Amino acid sequence: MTDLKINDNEFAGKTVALIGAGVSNMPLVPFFVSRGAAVTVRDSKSREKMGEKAAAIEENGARLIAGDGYLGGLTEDIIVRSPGIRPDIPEFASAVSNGSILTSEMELFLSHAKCRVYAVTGSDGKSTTTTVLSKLLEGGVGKAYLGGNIGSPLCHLYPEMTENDRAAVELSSFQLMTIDAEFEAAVVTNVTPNHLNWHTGMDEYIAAKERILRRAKRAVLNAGNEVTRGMGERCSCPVTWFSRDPIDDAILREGDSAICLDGGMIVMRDKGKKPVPVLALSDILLPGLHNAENYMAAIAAAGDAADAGKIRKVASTFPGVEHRLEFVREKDGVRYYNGSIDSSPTRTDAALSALCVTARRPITVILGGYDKNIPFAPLADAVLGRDLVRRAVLNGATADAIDKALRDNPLFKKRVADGSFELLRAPSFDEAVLTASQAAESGETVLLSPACASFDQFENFEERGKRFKEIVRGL
Ligand code: UMA
Repeated sequence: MTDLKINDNEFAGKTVALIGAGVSNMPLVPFFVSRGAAVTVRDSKSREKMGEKAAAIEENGARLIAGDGYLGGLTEDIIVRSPGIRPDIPEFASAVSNGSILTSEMELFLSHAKCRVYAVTGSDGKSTTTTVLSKLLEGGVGKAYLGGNIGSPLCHLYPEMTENDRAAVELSSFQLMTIDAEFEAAVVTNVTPNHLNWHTGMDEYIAAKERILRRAKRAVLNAGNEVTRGMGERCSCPVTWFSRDPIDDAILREGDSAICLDGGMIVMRDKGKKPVPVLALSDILLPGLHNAENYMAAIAAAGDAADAGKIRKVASTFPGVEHRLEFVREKDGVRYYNGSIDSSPTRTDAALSALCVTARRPITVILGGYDKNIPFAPLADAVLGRDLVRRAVLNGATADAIDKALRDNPLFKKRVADGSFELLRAPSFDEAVLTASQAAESGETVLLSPACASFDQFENFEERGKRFKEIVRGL
């Protein structure tokens, strides 16, 4: 990681290139300009496509290079890449060989912030875990911050942070590719195939996630996931293992601990010690065992920062994160849930599992979106293997691939023949929502859980979720 060790006043006189005018980099325009740096924002989108952002950049005192050739003449002293841009592109390599420093918003934050940082990564569950963790960190001497891949950059806030503050930070594999930071606690919720169109393969994806453990004081890892089990065996700091299943003392090394379910309770224990009850499952407002796991990970990461009273208060009042199994409304006896964040088959599996365990209503699920080259056979298992899933409405760039995976599944013919499953197609997202609402009957549930990213039809998953809620509220 670029340990810039640049004090605020040392940015003065430097040239800074912000690569990508997105969520992470935009707050850095006034940040660097006000510290006397000469800022150039470079973005592959044309000026027209950038809309009002282009004017905002220039009004803030930065230069904009937009569209084709936006990386030409990249010689700035400091280059801040957006997470979605790979760090190893030739333009960066050439600039670095000529003396530029390549960094990112998160790296800058991590190398400057005085607060204690609690980091969370994983393929699924990281946003809920990070949000719960931030709530558990509240109420101490200092302030608690929440940010990172969840959508809130933090770098521009570090000057106001003190040693008493704590930050819960969600980190993506894209961000972690170049991160080597000290964390108070580092969580890996699980690792399953994702982003394989961006990473060179699973090995690189896993290696990026594992970087979170490099200098962590404590690790919190999923005992039920093969990849995170391997990480725990390799890591040198104490591990707290979490699992919905019992955890064998044999996997705990000296200094390790476990947090798992025992009947209806989340219990915690050190190696060789008796379990201590921490939280009743019935106290957790969020549905599903995957959310119980998110709580276990967050509780373990918070450590001494949260006592049983605070844990119970958070669990019984936190309604969940927008776009994650978010209840929208009930109309004509049909309940609508927005799970637009579900951009992989494992997330859709978890959402279906949560609704089947808790709500037990027949489900119409809306699937499909941007193509990330993820195999859909596991999605077909998740859909057809649950009797409560009565319909799937396909749309978007992956509709054909999901259609094929469903038809290739051994359960497909039987379920269609006995009338327990119906496969529907819609030409657009909007029509998929309307098709689902027309097909669903009173007493049933319509769930948006696309198993795919949104970029084929939307700017991001938030826009997709908001569009879903808009249509549903207008029914
Ligand atoms: N751009 C270029 N060249 C490129 C690619 C992009 O110029 O080669 C430009 C785009 O035109 C755009 C800008 O860069 O204007 C933004 O790019 P970006 O999407 O990489 O970055 P941000 O908008 O800053 O958003 C990022 C995360 N996005 C990605 O990692 C792709 C957001 O996570 C995150 O919330 C935000 O930083 C704050 O940290 C989104 C995401 O999908 C939600 N993350 C993935 C996930 O969770 O699975 C990793």
